[in-house]
Amino acid sequence: MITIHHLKKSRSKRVIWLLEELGIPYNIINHQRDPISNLAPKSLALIHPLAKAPIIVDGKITLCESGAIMEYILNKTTSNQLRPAINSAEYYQYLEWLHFAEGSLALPVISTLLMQMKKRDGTSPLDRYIAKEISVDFSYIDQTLSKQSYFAGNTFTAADIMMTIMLEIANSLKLLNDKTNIKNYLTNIQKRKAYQLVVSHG
Ligand SMILES: N[C@@H](CCC(=O)N[C@@H](CS)C(=O)NCC(=O)O)C(=O)O
Repeated sequence: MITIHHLKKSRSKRVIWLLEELGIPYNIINHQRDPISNLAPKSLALIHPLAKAPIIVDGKITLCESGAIMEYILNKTTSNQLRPAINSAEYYQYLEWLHFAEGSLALPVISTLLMQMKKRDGTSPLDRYIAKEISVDFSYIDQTLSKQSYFAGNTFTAADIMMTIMLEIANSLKLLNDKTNIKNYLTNIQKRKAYQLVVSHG
């Protein structure tokens, strides 16, 4: 059975909602935000290194990132419930909005929310959030790339194409200075013929 690691007032409500719509049984484990920083507690870091809600555990699979979790759950169903048939016009609308929510809309909305929150301990919530995200996210990425050549194992996939530009920007901002595995990954991936062609387009 799927276990959802849930934080109140968080994106984990997406997962509970989806499972309810589909009538799939689940367990919930509640975690409490840190009362000062409002960030996730250490108990979530014990489940997944990204330490954010939602996280699901289903047998050997532990997954963080709500969009990926939605797709994982839908892949368990046999019908096209809550996901248009692949290749229909609606499917591409579905795909665009599914990624848009976190890929584009979350950054301005959450940044505005954090900018409106009061400073605590002299640090702005936005600064605290960014520092924590940079530390946790790049440690997780570096750790992943210490164990495998690419994001989805030892085969190059579209996930690598999605990740590379953000890693290149991070590198130019000197956020990767102690992240040897990410830097080696970039050097390696930039040797690809198709990548070289892209660079020639500017
Ligand atoms: N893009 C991620 C964002 C996850 C995320 O930031 N979750 C928030 C709750 S809505 C969280 O755990 N915040 C606490 C923290 O970052 O420490 C997703 O869609 O799952």
